[in-house]
Amino acid sequence: MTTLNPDLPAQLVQGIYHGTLGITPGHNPGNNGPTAACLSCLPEAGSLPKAGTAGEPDLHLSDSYYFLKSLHPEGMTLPGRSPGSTYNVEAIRKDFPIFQQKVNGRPLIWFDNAATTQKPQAVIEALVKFYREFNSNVHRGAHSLAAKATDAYETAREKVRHFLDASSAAEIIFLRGTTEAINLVAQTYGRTVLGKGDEILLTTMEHHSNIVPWQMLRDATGATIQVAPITEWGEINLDEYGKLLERRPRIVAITHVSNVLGTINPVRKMIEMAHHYGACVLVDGAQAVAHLPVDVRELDADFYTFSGHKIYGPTGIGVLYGKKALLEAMPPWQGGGSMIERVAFEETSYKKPPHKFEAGTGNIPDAVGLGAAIDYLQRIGRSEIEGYEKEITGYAMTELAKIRGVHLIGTSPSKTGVISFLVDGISPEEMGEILDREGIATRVGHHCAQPLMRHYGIRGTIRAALGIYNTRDEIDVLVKTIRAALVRLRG
Ligand code: 7TS
Repeated sequence: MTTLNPDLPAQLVQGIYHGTLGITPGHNPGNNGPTAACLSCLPEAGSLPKAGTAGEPDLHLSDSYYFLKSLHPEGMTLPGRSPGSTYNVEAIRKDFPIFQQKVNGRPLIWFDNAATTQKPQAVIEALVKFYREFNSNVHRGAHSLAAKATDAYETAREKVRHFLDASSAAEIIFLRGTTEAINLVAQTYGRTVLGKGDEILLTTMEHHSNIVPWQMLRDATGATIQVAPITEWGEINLDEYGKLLERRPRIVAITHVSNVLGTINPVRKMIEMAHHYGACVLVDGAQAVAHLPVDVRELDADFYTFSGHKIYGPTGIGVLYGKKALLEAMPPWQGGGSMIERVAFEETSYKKPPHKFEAGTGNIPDAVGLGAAIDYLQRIGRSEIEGYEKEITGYAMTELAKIRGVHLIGTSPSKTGVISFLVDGISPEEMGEILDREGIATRVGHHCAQPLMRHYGIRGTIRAALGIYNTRDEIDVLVKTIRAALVRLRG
């Protein structure tokens, strides 16, 4: 056992791991000097808790993960609910039929919310109603059900517009999810603006969905990828980010919230900084929109993406928001029915956004289900959700930090309820199984963020990701189960 000075890991992590990030020096010949907005690149339109906050966290760390438990200098005071809060977690839990069952003879504790969320009755009913009462294709039939389905589909689009505070429903494109949305932007906007030697700027904490599409684009165009590093607490190093922006990347693609660390990145500031250098910014909102209010206009995001299944809606539906002028100027991605104005063998003209980017029959029922999920979240109140989740996140972080042998990864004071950790002497896979036996669903592994794992020098983590229906009691069961496993291990 080693007793660590909380400052020590900072030096160690920086010394050991920052050198391995591989930020390659490059050149950017086509992009010197400030550019106007990213639109100018396109053709013309039409074409962890602080010591002492809640009991002293145990700072006796074992040698195995000595570098991981680094306390943030600002501590971790998550404000929690406002005094007049009406948040009623027990009432919310009753809306989710899945919690009526037992798993391995125990009440289900769903802490796998970063992978996907459970569905409230309102969403399930919206899907059933669609199929039972007005199943039809949209935008084409000359009959009443087609009109009803079209209405429901476009109403869902309007709900998403309102949810993101976009200025127009034309800026909301329905796709399969975040992954597809990022691929669309890479293959349309990216292919149009990037040339050999141009740069794409990512961060160390990106999900593979916000890495691989850009690598494919890099390989197709001769562009290069730069990576903004993170601090030991799992926050973007803004100084380094700023320096990389001086190289004038054409595209900056950043996650709003890390799916491993839970860090809420200061995307408004990061976008402002990127725009200063003429870059276009895509924000991956997959882990953000269910947990905090998002206003794409206030953020001034050029593109913003999210997936329905992570916001208590159906799987197979997701959203790309794009600024109207950008969407109008971008070429379409997939071609086919629904996205055309007129087709002749010689030449085809396209519809305006959003339809230009929605080739073929879309996922109509799930878009309607997504609309129901948005209604559900709005009824609870997104600020209420944010406050409640902060409160239980602060509680979980505090209780986990008290366990000798637990190492938290991602201890920014600005974080959602995505909690990653390691346990001395128990592999993430073993811990996942131990928790599952108690009915607790977590996710273990690299979480589709292998470069981030490499940064920390680990193979994977155990991740408990909290959502609207999780309770302090459930966190107590998690903590008790980990403590019991450690007691058994230590004999
Ligand atoms: N971006 C982030 C930040 C994510 O967390 C995920 C999924 C995606 C993109 C991709 O979303 P999809 O809906 O297109 O698959 N994240 C996870 C996770 O953390 N565990 O399972 C899926």
